[in-house]
Amino acid sequence: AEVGDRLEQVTCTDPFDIVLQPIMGGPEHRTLIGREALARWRDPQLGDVPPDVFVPVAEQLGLITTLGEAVLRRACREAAGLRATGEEDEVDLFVNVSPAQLRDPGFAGVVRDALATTGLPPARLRLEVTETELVDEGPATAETLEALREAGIRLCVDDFGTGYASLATLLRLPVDCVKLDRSLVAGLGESEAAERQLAAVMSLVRSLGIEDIVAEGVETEQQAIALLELGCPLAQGWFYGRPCPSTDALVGRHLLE
Ligand code: G
Ligand code: G
Ligand code: MN
Ligand code: NA
Repeated sequence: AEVGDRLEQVTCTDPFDIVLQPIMGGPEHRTLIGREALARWRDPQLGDVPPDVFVPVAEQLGLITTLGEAVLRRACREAAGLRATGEEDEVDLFVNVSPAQLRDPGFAGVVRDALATTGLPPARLRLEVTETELVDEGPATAETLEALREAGIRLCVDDFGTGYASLATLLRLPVDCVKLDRSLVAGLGESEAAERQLAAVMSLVRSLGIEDIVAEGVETEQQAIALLELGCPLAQGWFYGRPCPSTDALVGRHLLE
């Protein structure tokens, strides 16, 4: 209740920060191919409130479209700033969106405007939606997804392997990329069963024509090596880099290489 009260007071003042986490690909997963934007809220009264807490509250209170728009615009601005260094032509920005944003008929317009305002090319933006949330998408959502695709923006299914969406959803929607939930990564390098499971999910995703597969939550070198051996093209997690402010991301890029 306290979080909700504060959110109602402050959402319109845009108190959210974002941090960026690297997503790696290429040989040995040494190339920076993208960054995921994650929202952060440090409130003077409540202290740090994690998105696991404030995103669901914002959804319940009908504030998520406002909050999500602020985060999206901010993330595009920071990604455009990093691109301005001239070294990031191919680096994508991944932004999480809630189902309520996709249901909002104005959303595709907001996204196009955020890109036009910041100069970030549509082809560099990938929106992440969790698997579970895509299951019961209605006609408004389908229309939004189509408009986004026409604008050249790509769609990722997040937390794949935990929900119920699976094949039917992937076949029906214009999905370009699948992010494998970190529960699928946890046992890699320790259990053969975990490796077989990951290989099976990857082959299923590929059989649907989706080549961009990101393993999430990679924390150890053991897991990173197993992913290379299994041929997973993209990887993200603390092993490669923690989420950090964009000023640090600029420095971190050189450390990654
Ligand atoms: O960094 P982490 O603890 O920050 O994120 C926790 C959860 O919150 C993840 O599921 C992540 O996808 C979600 N999340 C983080 N930022 C945003 C955001 O801007 N919008 C939405 N909808 N979810 C977010
Ligand atoms: O649901 P989504 O995949 O958007 O969530 C991203 C969340 O995962 C954020 O909370 C982020 O801080 C967290 N995260 C990123 N890398 C790692 C990791 O290597 N291990 C764990 N446990 N969490 C991670
Ligand atoms: Mn995500
Ligand atoms: Na995820």
